[in-house]
Amino acid sequence: MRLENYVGGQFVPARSAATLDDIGPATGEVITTLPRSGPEDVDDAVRAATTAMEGRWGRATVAERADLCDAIADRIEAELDRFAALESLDTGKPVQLARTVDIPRAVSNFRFFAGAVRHGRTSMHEMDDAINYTVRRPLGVVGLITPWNLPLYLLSWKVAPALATGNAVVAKPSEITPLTASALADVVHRLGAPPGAFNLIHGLGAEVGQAMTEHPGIHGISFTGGTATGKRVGAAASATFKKLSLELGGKNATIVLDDADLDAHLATIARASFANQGQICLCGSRILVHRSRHDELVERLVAHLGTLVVGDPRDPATTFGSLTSHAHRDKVESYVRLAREEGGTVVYGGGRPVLPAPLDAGAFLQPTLITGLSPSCRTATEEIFGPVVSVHPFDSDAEATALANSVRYGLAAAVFTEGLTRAHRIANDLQTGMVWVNCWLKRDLRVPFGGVKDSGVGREGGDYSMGFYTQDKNVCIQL
Ligand code: TXE
Repeated sequence: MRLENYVGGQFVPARSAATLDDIGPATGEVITTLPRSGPEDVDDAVRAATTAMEGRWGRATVAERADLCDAIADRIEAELDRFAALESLDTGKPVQLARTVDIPRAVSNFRFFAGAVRHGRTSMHEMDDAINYTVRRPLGVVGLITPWNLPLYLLSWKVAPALATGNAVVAKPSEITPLTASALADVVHRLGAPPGAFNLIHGLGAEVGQAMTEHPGIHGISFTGGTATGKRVGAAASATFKKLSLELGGKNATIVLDDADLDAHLATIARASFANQGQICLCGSRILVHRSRHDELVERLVAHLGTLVVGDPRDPATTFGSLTSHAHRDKVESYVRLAREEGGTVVYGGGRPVLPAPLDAGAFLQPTLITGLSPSCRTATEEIFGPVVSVHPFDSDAEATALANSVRYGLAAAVFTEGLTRAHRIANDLQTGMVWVNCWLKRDLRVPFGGVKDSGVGREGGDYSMGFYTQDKNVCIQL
């Protein structure tokens, strides 16, 4: 299977015919090739999307758009095993995780936004001698740029509201994990969606992503990825006044107070740290724990990590797979070395697991827990985006909050306590877009998702997504 772009309802190679290899990170083997597209391919996709907006897709009713989203959800759900296998192969994540989290979430995203647009409301404002009614219109052509950690999960989080609100989409998945985006294009094609409503361009960020952010025919960009890339996207997009939503990195704190119920929440704290091999922007990569509970928490976490099954992502029993690429593992490993230089003690992991061929050539790294680091050192303040977590003691709630807020990021935090008042106070004082109390990554698709500081700008989810992918027009009528 060679992947192709999807433009104007046709599967096509890059105009240059250049390709890139897609590597399966669990074995290092080439899975397939994908088009190495360029600005000319982005031009083609924008032209197809613009034509779609001027034609049948631009006139589609709410019911037609919602039905398309529901039909996509139904197809993905019917092919859950295929999608999960592709996602696992491409990312190295356990197939069981893809089956239970990534792919079901993609299904929910399409169903949720189908419902949201069906039940959408607009406003009317009455004056003494006039009425105003406000209608929501699609932005037009939107560019969606997504990362490699949750490929279909995050792509569908953008494609579903964009299509439901009537935009035409130009999507660019990560070049490292293109498989499920192509499978989505295949589903859209088989459903007979109006040509040009959904276009997919594969390729490198600097070549395809950059061309999208600069393209005058694209009216909005929703981007999820690293903070440094987000800055480039923001700068390029501002030249053509594109609407922007940037969901960037994090260095989230998991705060464990002295009264935390570890019997109830230890597994959640571990999951917050190491789910998807720590490669989720919401992962708690710094655990701040009250000094009186530090040793107990570390001991229990170490015991818990010993129960993870590290190995072949295709094996349903595996709970911890490989990192998404060898280059990314190099980066994550460099932080383990740095942590040692910075005086940290690796209390669990720190190395590559010993696995049989062909997994011995994979990008595996053990879940790694580090203590004894200063909370202001580089390991404890920079985004690692892998299974490397540091634990830091604190003496008061105020100190915990100050430490949590001391980094440049502000995406999410989780607080574990039995004290309701303390939880409210800390949640209020945290400089983050999201706070979980006694839970983690519990997601209601209606609530705002996004960060503050270097974690990004804008919110998506529910009405926030409906607002992002549309522009309001007010009509005032003199009575
Ligand atoms: O992501 P990039 P990378 C963090 C994490 C990771 C670091 C770098 O710390 O180690 O970012 O990862 C496209 N214009 N996160 O380099 O580059 C790219 O092709 C437009 C956090 O792999 O941000 C891909 O489709 N687009 C994160 C997407 O941007 C460009 C998830 C994300 O890739 C582009 C991933 C450009 N100039 C990494 N350059 C999260 N927040 O979840 C690249 N891209």
